[in-house]
Amino acid sequence: MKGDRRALARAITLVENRENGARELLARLGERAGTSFVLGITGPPGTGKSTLVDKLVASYRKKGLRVGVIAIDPSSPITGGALLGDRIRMADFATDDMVFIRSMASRGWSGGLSAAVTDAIRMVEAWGADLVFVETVGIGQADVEIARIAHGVAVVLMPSSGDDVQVSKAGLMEVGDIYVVNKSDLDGAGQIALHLLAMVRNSKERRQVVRVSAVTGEGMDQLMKAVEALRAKFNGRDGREMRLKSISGMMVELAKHRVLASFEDAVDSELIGRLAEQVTDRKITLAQAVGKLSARALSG
Ligand SMILES: Nc1nc2c(ncn2[C@@H]2O[C@H](COP(=O)(O)OP(=O)(O)OP(=O)(O)O)[C@@H](O)[C@H]2O)c(=O)[nH]1
Ligand SMILES: [Mg+2]
Repeated sequence: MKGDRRALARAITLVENRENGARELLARLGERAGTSFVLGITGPPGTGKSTLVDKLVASYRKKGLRVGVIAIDPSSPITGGALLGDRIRMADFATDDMVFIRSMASRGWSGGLSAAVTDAIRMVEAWGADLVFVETVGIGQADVEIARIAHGVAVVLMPSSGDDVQVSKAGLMEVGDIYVVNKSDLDGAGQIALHLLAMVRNSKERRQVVRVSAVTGEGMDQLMKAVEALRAKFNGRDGREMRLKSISGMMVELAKHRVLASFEDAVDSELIGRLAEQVTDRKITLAQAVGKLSARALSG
């Protein structure tokens, strides 16, 4: 909470590994929830999310702001892109004490990923970040959950082989405040941008479509403007509404995870086996067994 990056890194590791003291540490973060502007960056694999985050971080450092980045590493062979850690090393924020970058593996969290990300966001906030970028690959439930805990979401797309599959992909199309058509140095960017414009025209909220190329730098000013507009909203009168939405999302994710964890703690395979036998032998009904299992978890 004094702004030490290394202390923050250690704190996140401690919480990620559920080491002793993790809960106490989180409890001591106190009332900082909702102090940093959290922007989710999502989109299909390889669209250039990390490259864009890298550029945005550089721009915000020029403004003198303190920036956190949390990248959810899908640990999946589907993505052809580089991990954020690699990209950031290129830009050399390693020596900048005002930039904190962390990648978190999405594997092995079995439903608790969003809770883990929420904890990490809270710690980055406590460290004093003005802004936190959370990069997720838009292929799963985690993106929709992270959209709920962020204050704003940028969906990053790129020109594809001519169809609108990416755009229509379930889940992604409802969550964006900003739609970014990246790689507009390639053919087909105009087509996808038109499609997106037609889509956002029918939405009530003001949503933006921005064409950029992270490589040539074209359109980056507009993207920055769009992000700044969201951040201004967060810091202004409408910010309360954004905080409410995010805090609701965080609360729900943390509570769901706690309930799940207490279920896993309280219910062992021995108990499950015993109840299964009773149901099989028609001594109790399935519903009664479910009642017993749930009661055991809730009493813990
Ligand atoms: N032509 C072109 N290539 C780009 C642009 N932006 C990024 N790329 C390239 O696209 C590839 C993927 O970029 P990343 O930034 O790693 O994409 P990502 O969306 O973070 O990828 P994942 O995290 O794996 O989903 C890299 O080879 C980038 O150099 C762009 O504007 N134009
Ligand atoms: Mg990436």
